[in-house]
Amino acid sequence: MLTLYESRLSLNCYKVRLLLALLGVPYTRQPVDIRKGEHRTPDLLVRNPFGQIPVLDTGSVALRDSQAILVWLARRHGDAQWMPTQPEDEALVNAWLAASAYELRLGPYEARLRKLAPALCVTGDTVDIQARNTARALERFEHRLRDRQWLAMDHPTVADIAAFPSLAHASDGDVDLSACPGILGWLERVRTLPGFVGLME
Ligand SMILES: N[C@@H](CCC(=O)N[C@@H](CS)C(=O)NCC(=O)O)C(=O)O
Repeated sequence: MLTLYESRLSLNCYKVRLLLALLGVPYTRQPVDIRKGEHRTPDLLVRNPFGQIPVLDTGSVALRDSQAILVWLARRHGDAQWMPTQPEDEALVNAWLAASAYELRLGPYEARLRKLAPALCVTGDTVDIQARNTARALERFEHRLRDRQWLAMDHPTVADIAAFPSLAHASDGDVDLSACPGILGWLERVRTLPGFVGLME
């Protein structure tokens, strides 16, 4: 049985829960209270020396990094739809995974953390820099989604799952998506995927 070390506060953990739900993979949740420092206990540090969640323990290996976990889940439990194997397609999905880990992280992800749990912000960016990062991330994602259904391919992939939490919960950080019809339409498409679960489920 898979064990997910996770927190409901964390959008990186939500990415993993969302794909587990979409794939219908059973797992056990192991709540970690990051505000109490539980992500740095010896038990967790041995699974992830980076001292971060999510961690997915497969029983034989402890996987870290939400993007890496999504790829593993897709390969191990999904079909090629979620993580294509053709090299050019795979590179495209990886590029959008990286945009979630960098552009979205520095923008709307950090804006939300600044409001909900400032001690967990990783960048120390000023409000102005964060706003600029957010505007740049939204511009890139809106440009991509204005005329497309899905981020990387013509069907959903792990790239969509990695990006969804930061954009779906952008309003938690007072980020306004009303000028982004492409992103808003795409968010609705993700919400209608069979097995979809929300952040608090
Ligand atoms: N690249 C990692 C980042 C994970 C991460 O930043 N996790 C946060 C929770 S969302 C965390 O554990 N923060 C505590 C810390 O870094 O001390 C991923 O995508 O999983």
